[in-house]
Amino acid sequence: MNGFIFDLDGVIVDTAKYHYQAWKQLANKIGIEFSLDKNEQLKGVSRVESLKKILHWGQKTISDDEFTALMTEKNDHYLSFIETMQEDEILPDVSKVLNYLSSKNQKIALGSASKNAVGILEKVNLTQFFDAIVDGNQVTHAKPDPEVFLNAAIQMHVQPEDCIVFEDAVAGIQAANAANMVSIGIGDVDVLHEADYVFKDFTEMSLDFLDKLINPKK
Ligand code: G16
Ligand code: MG
Repeated sequence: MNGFIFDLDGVIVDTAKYHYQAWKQLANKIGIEFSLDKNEQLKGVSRVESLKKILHWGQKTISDDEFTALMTEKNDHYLSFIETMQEDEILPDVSKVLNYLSSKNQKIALGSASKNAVGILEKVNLTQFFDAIVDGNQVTHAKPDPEVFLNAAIQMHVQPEDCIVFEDAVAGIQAANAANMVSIGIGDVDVLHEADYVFKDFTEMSLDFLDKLINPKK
């Protein structure tokens, strides 16, 4: 029995564009420049750590109360985008892969840094595929720490070495490797070179390849 663990943002849906808009508006409001390049560095990074990075880039110090207020403001803005999400925002061939793995009776889990993961899966109507959902509400150590993926393995009752992780962030690949799992990068091979395999997206992944992951000895 294998466990397949999916990251959420950048693997199942492209919520990075919504994080970008919400962070950009917030950063600009407090006089800090924010670019797509900066946004890239926040992928897979928790909300608290993201705001800390933005304040650091702008060399700004604020009170704890202001910090909390800004976090709430960013999340409210982000959630206003999430509110309108639908199934057509599922990234290409993700549903095909989920359907295939579940037809082969594989365990499936979510391993995300987001505290909004459950709501997003509901919006795009994918919740029913998941045997376990581990998100930012359940972990104390962020990726590259393996906690999120090890927790998913425990909840699926699968050994870490029988787990396969799909990830778009460098920190996520490092977390999968640290967990002793097979790491599959979804994105740019130059960025994700620490992964065991890299695909541009799921349209490039064949069912044959998935079969080999399911039955490595065949
Ligand atoms: C996602 C995104 C990050 C975001 C984090 C926390 O992680 O990649 O950019 O900062 O979740 O999100 P939230 O503010 O919703 O709690 P992942 O692990 O799904 O790629
Ligand atoms: Mg991601």
